[in-house]
Amino acid sequence: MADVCLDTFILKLQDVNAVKFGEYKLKSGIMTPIYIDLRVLVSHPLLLNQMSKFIYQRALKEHLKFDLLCGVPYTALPIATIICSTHELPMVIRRKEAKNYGTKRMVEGSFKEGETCLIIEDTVTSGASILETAEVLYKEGLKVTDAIVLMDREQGAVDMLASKGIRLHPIISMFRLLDVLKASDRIDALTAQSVREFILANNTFRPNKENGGDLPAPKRQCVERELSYEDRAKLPNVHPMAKTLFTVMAAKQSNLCVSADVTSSEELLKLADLLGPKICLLKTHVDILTVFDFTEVFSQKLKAVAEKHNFLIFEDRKFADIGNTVKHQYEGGLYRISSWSHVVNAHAVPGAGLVSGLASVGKPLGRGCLLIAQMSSQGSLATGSYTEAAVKMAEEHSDFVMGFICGSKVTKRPEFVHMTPGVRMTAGGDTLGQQYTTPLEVIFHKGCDVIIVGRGILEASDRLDAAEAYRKSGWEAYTRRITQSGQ
Ligand code: S5P
Repeated sequence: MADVCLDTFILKLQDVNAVKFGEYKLKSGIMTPIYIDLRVLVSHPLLLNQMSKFIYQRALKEHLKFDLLCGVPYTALPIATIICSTHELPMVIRRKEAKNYGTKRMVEGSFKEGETCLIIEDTVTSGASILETAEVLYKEGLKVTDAIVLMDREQGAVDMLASKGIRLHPIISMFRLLDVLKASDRIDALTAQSVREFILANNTFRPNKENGGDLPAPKRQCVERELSYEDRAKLPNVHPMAKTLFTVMAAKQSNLCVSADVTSSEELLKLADLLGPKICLLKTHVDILTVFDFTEVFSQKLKAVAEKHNFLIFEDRKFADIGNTVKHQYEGGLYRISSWSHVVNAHAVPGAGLVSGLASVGKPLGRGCLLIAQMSSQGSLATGSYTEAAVKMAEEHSDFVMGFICGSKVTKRPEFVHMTPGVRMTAGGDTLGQQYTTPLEVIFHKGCDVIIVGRGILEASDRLDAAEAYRKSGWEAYTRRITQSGQ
């Protein structure tokens, strides 16, 4: 299985019955309306592999230092085995019960006293199973500082383990799982709400003297307060076009950019007029218009519709040539893009000369440019150090570059706008490598600012209804992110 994003993985977990809704009894005897049973994954090797990848990637992302791995028996045992075998890492096995013959050891494998062991777990409720495993490892002289879990039911494990000196790194939280299932219409709003209420009412961690509860509260990750779109419009170093965009977004309560990928200029103008009230930006590909359909009159009409509905025009030209060539492509030729498009975008691959070439045309007109830092297509090469170089280029040319095309937040500088294509209500893809994530994932989890939606709206039976659904979803995800960041 090619790597899938976390949302797709969550849907696949439900497909194989690893997530169940109903009335189930937990180990503690409490009844729960949701049951996570990742034991079934042994029958689904592709999912088992994907889960192992998520866990290993998390260890890398957190820069965890460890000498050995230990999976909490039994469900996490095969996971630890896959990770250790793939990356040639040593592991140990914790016995659940001591043998009554031979060595009587509780931990199998070779290790030295003082070595650090990373614990892997499939699901946590209270965190007791991780602690139990850690205590067996401590008795053997091993250290445990961190544990990674695929699914955190958010019922107190992070705090309980923190009180015992173990950092728990969850990959999927219960609330995220509910959001994804709800966004894909796998569960209804009522079910999601009742599970949420159950989780909030059933936190298993009660601080007391024994568990270190009289000590200062366990340190939660410090969440920086995020600026609203209005606040960002007022930043002293914000690009004038980003300022306009943030202002429009706040005024229209919309972080929706429609990708108007149609081939007739008449349809494009009708679409712009229909969806205008719902959007902050309209993205075009004028080079897909039918021959002779692009005219000066068309671009003037498009500008008039943009003014009427207060949105910006973004020609998705993806410039990618030397500075001198892009200067001509931007200003002249058939389309005279700089004369009507407020925003354009460019690849970083030719280097900074491209930005200077575009800026020589666009800056005097007050236009803005987005650099393509990441792409939504499968196998995109715009990752890692390429993305970092694109961010650096933007920061060094912030007088013309106003933000990025990206799949996740690539810089913490609030004056830059993050715009994300590959968005649909349901995660998935097309047959030509496009990969989709949901508005919630993009805005709430990935911290981006604008969702770019094409076929999710264009292929809907009612385009206006669909645009409103995306606007609402993107805006709710944004308000939730801003509200939570202040808590
Ligand atoms: O990485 C990218 C960058 C862009 S600008 N992936 C993309 O899909 N795009 C554009 O966004 C793409 O050219 C198309 O116009 C739009 C996505 O369309 P959809 O129909 O898949 O939503």
